[in-house]
Amino acid sequence: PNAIYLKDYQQPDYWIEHTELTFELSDDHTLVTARLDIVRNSQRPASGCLTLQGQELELLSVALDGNELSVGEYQQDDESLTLQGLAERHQLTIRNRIYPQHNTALEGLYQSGNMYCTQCEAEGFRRITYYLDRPDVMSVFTTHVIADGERYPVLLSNGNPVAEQQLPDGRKKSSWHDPHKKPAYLFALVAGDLQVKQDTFTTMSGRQVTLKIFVEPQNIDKTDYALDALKRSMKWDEQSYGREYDLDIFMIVAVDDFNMGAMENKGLNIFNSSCVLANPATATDAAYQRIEAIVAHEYFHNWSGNRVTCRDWFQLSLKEGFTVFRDASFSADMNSATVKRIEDARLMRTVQFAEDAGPMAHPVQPDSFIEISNFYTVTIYEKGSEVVGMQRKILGAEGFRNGADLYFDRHDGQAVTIYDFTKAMEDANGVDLTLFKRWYKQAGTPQIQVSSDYDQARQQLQLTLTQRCPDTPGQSDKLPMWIPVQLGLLDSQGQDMAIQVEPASAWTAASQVLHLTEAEQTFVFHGVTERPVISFLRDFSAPVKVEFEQSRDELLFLLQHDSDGFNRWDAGQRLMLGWINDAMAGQFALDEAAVSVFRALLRDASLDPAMVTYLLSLPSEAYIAEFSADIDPQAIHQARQQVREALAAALTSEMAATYQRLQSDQPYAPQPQQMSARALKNLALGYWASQSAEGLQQAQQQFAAADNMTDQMAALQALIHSGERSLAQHYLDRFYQQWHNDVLVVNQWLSVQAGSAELASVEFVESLLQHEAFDWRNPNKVRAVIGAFAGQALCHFHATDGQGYRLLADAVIRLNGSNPQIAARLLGPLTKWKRLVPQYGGLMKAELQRIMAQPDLSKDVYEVVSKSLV
Ligand code: HT7
Ligand code: ZN
Repeated sequence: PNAIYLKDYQQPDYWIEHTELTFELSDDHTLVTARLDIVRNSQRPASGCLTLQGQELELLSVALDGNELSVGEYQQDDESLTLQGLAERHQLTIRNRIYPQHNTALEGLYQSGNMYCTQCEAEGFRRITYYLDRPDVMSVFTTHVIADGERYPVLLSNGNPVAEQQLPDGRKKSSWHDPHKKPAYLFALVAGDLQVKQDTFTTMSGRQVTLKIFVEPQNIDKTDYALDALKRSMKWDEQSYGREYDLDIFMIVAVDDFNMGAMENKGLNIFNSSCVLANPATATDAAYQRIEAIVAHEYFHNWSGNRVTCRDWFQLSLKEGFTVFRDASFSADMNSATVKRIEDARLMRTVQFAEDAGPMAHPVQPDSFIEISNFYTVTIYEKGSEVVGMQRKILGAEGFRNGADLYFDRHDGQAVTIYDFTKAMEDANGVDLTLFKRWYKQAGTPQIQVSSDYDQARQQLQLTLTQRCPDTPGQSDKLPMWIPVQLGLLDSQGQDMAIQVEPASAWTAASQVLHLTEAEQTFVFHGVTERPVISFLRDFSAPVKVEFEQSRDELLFLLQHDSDGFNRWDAGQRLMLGWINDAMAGQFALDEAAVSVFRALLRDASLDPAMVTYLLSLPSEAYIAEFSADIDPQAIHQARQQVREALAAALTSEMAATYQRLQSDQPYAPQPQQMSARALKNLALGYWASQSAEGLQQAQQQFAAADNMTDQMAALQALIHSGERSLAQHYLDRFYQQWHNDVLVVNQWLSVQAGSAELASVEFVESLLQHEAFDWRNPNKVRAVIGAFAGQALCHFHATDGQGYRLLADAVIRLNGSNPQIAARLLGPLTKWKRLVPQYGGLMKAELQRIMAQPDLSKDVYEVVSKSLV
């Protein structure tokens, strides 16, 4: 397979002004008629040539301005259809057949259960009909859907409904028109026998919008929360960005078979059912929060992605990074901003930093790709969001909002680049972001080294910062980045000291940000009356690694006193990482000073319980691995277990007391304060149950009495982690009996087992793959078992005989033919092989080589495996 390069971008020779599509759905096949009004692009030489993309299509006819062409009048191959000698304007009509019932890749038009649905991003539309399937070709779409009226009473597409007709042959026809021009990747169609939950939203200019969530009948009681989250998102986008919704109707449809979380098709979002359906009995608090964030994310795309879209797929982060930033701000406003920041930093440090350090490392604006589906990554999404967030830190809240307003107003209805976004930020603020733009082009995680020198006599603190960014595939000798470092200085009372910096231009007082722009810089802080404790990189103000020697006493001090919640948590994590490293070196002992600080945190009822939950949570094994030079997964697992055991033993009675204090008889609501209290209560239960028969008893009682999935699942997890295997099995069986008819709950049941250090041996996971609840065709189930095993049960995935790697590689080989996107995504854990100690790395590499030797590798899998083996 060949790579595609950003440097080769050219506009197309023709535009498509209007696209009229007719779908005739039947059991055997679907007939697609596409009528395209094409017009020559005056910016390009008059080639008269038009090449449309198409994949797995059965072409029936091609007509130009109403005249059917004979076979010799166009050229066709496996991936394209070409017409030559074209004039300024034409109407091109193409008829083709497709087979959605055989579509297991879940791209284009496919069947999920009894319904039809589409997934066109990134290049799925070409599996529907021949088209200029690229995001810079924006067209006004009219869609007609025809199907058996009894089996498919609900027929949906983008835009507003314009007509509905009963045809004489018993079929039904629904017509939709979307007045906003859009690229084909935002096209959607749904047909099914669905129920609907409905509401309205009045926009800031007073227009009434109908909101509808369509689900299969058994799920109608799981739609309230998403509908509420949608209304809150619509309001928030008006208040925070001045963005109003622009059609008469906004629809969401839940489908069970979906490769990702959801899709922002214009006016017709399609969601993985796991990211939209919830009721208290079946969804955990974490699921509710995920739903809130994803509903918001897809809705926000209506402006950041749909109204203003990407010129080409190298600009993917233009819409994804910005939209993640927008949904993160929304979640921060709806819940705790500090907790949200902690969660985001954890994700960056465990997953994105790992990607940056591996063979698939790429800049936020990549230079090339083989398969674009492989670039829906944490770098594009999360690092892209961090890069937007840094611009906000640099420009301030008001300057950033002015930049966003200019961007939307200037580019409404256009397909643009990442640099159009930064240009709007520059123009609205009169700043030069040339240096900053390196964040988009240079891959890798910058590392900052910090050294400080305090001079009591002069009351001066000198801070010397150096930055370097490691080489990544195809990139070396990186230039310094513009890194906004938010910081504070704490006095001996734990209070923030006033800050005056030299050079003054390096300090933005409003956001407390120091601007590091060179490879090495020394900053002088004046008027520092006593030796301060430095709180560095507050709020995780830049996606960088920090090397800064601070004593355990200083970390404990920050953990207790820092006014920046993020850095309180970070200090605790650094302390715990120190313990885990001590344990790996065989030198761990829990010191009483630290225990008493954690005890006090648990007892402090004035703190947000969600925050205490994070302060008391040990770093995960994946997080610890990212802070290790040569990763030894078994050593990490054992060291972490030892520390957890010691902490649990030292805090048992406080954990029991915290649990009792947070018991509540309020009826369940997915509401921030309640969620926060439940999080700490259930953390306490986990520690308590691991230490005492009383705690274990309490977990069993909670399991039986729970009226909500958060408490029931937490109790089940506490029982699993207690290591009492037969007791855990008993409750797992009870759980399955209770929930075997609910697909989403069964997936949680699969996942909690496959991701468990206590249960998930290779043989055990193989038995889950044979279970009646497992299905290779459903991505959620594949993720629940294989994804959880390779991503969470690290001590089993990294079994010393390599059988964990074999299991994953077998799954990839199996899925390569049926669902290449999912196959390639599963590969992630194996790609890290060079970072592990050789004993494991060698076995991982051997599995990658075995995959590489398979015949008929998809582009998706080929790209990841070949890059990993370089
Ligand atoms: N923009 C959407 C991306 C997406 C996708 C990409 C490739 C294959 C399947 C997919 N489903 C959805 C989701 C989003 O970021 O909002
Ligand atoms: Zn998105």
